[in-house]
Amino acid sequence: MNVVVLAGGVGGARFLRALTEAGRDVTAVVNVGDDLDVYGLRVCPDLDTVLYTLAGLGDDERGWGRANETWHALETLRELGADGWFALGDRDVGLQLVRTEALRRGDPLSGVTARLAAALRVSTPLLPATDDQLRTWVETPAGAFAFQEWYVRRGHRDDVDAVRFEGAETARPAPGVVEALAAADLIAIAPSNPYLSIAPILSVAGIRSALEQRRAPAVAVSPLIGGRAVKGPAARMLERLAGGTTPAHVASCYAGLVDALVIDPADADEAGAVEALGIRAVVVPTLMDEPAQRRRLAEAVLERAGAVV
Ligand code: FO1
Repeated sequence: MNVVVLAGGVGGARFLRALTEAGRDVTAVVNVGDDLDVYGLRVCPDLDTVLYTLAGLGDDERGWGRANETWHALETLRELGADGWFALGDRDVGLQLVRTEALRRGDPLSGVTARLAAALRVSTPLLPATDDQLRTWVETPAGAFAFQEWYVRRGHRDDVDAVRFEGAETARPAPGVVEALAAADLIAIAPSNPYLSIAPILSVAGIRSALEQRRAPAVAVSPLIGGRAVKGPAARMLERLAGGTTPAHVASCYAGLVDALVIDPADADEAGAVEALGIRAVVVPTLMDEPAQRRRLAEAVLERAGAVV
């Protein structure tokens, strides 16, 4: 079975690890709306979180960057008076140098990503949603901010009134994305933030229409457990932008795009409201801290959610 997963940062990376540990052929289509240029480097946080996690090099505790990291470059930068607001570790800097140089040479992000993955012995194809520039902006009561300015520098303290994706109108799916979706036996949306991680991917018209015209079943995994996010601002955003944090509110983000929604037993009471939307609710524990939990979730997605149409 060939599974194509739309994925963002930590939730996406863990879900991809769960499916690859279950021995499936997985292709990841990864958010690039979080990408930024900082200290002269092009950083792609979600691609890197997925890459480091699948390579077994990620810092599980922090959720981003590499394990056993040191911070000398960042300390030096701050000693020299630079505004070191974005914490790039030394090992991480090495990867950013290689990527930035290749992009400056004119290589597409998809090509660079494939080479980085091969060098780190990650066999899962990692496809950026697009090779074109796509940047997430958030509109807040304090003004509009580029994603990482809001998320990291401001500690995502401002409420979000709207999210927009600069460059989406002209962004084309990266090579292989539409083909992978057309050939998939199952399409899965990872338990990532619907507004910040998945919506940027779906803002690429060619990807959204590939999903709308899918032949394979599509399943999303809710990022909320008991109405709360495992990490990050997903619950707060759903409350403000969708009007609540139940599985039905999550499902409303994916109207017309999924056939099933995986929800945690903590939300089982709400299964009926999901089914009322014409979306099958699959109840299974969604926390992915331990290998056994990941295996159970992967099996449920593959065996129960995949059998919907
Ligand atoms: N998140 C932070 O909260 N603070 C940081 O300084 C930070 C640095 C960073 C460096 C590389 C990288 O790949 C990710 C990094 N992140 C940091 C996480 C990043 O902001 C992610 O985009 C978010 O976690 C959303 O997925």
